[in-house]
Amino acid sequence: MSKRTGLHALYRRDPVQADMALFGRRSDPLSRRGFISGLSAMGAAVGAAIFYHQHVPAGLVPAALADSPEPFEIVGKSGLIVLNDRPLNAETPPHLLDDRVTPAEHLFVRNNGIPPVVSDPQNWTLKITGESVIKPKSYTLSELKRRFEQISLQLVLECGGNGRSEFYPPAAGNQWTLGAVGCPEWNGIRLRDVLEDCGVADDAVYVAFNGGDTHLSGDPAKRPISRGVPMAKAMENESMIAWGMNGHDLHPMNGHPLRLVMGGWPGSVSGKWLTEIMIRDRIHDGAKMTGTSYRVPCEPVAPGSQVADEDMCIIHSMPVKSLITHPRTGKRHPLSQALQLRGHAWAGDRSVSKMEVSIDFGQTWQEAVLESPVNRLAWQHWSVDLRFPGKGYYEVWARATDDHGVSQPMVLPGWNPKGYLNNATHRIAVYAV
Ligand SMILES: Nc1nc2c(c(=O)[nH]1)N[C@H]1C(S)=C(S)[C@@H](COP(=O)(O)O)O[C@H]1N2
Ligand SMILES: [Mo]
Repeated sequence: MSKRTGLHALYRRDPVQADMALFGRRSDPLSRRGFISGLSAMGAAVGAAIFYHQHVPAGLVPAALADSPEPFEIVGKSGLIVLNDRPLNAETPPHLLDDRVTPAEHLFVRNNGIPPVVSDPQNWTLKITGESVIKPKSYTLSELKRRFEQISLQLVLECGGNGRSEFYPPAAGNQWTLGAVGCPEWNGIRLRDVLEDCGVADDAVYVAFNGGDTHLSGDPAKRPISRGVPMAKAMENESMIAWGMNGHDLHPMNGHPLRLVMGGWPGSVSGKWLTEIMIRDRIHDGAKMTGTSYRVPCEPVAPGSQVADEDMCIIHSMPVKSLITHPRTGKRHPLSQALQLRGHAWAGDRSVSKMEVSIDFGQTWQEAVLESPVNRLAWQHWSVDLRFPGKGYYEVWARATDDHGVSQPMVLPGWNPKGYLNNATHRIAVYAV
């Protein structure tokens, strides 16, 4: 079951932690007075910079939010379901992913730690380091904007744990259902251009990131997450350093002011609040690269198995998947009319070549109209008109097939200790009336 936490419940439980979780606001538990360094996160939450920020008491529920219906809304986001408040994690119900290009307000949030408070975004600095960089360099955000060719691409961002809630035996972690995915248009530059500006040594193997967020423990020596990708993925045309989403600055919870976007791979390689890129001469060994983190058994195992470390493989491309974004599940539809069903499909590094739907529990399938992606690694839109043979309850199932002929499974795919890569078909309930 997903955990829905109301704003007031959150503050009641631990006001200091609620401040941290929601706003990255550090407050002093002894004096009970808030110190707020930059204020942009909380300002973003209430919709403007807080003028008297130095006087905001610790644990105060901002009045702008106090009246919001529970579960609380994150300003700039709407309709998301909060799964965890510390760190903040929120997913999007499928019917709110109906837009062709995901609006910022509907993009999920997956935080592993406490977001930074960003005070001077244009002077945010990105450094390029690592064993295999020829000339280590630093760039401010305004330098990145000035010096490199700007590009905009629609790229699918999906958490590796999307769909985790279905696994049995259950997997610990955020109980994502369907909505840890989205496909906004990202604005920024090619990662490759920046890497080449510094020079990539012949022995380079991996490109990894560090971000400006802090570990939940508060220990500055620990990173919440530091992952990476093999050189070939980093050098693709679509691998981006992005400062914008749909023509606006990134939302504070989606990595403002700078992040990586590696379309088609688990979201965890798309580092947010990007401060450092490391060109490594080995497979990156940062936080959440090892053990069961973002790794799955190299060969299928029985559900609940213990898997030896050397039998676990790092997740690369995400598998083929699709969503029905219209209608919303539970729809009552007049029998006399055709029902227009629509959604999106994507397939990690691959493209989707076929989309089908079934209204008879998978006995027969009807092919949907499937569009090409606007650019590589963008999701593809599909639609189909359905007619129902009589009144009653139906389930509509939707399945995509990728360009290698691989389809979504009807039931859960391979169990793995952390519950990654569930790409089972999406199904909705429809009542023909
Ligand atoms: N610095 C940093 N980058 C991060 C994370 C994080 O916690 N810290 N979470 C990762 C994970 S697991 C995912 S799925 C995506 C989520 O991106 P979003 O919150 O913008 O949807 O960001 C990734 N990048
Ligand atoms: Mo993730």
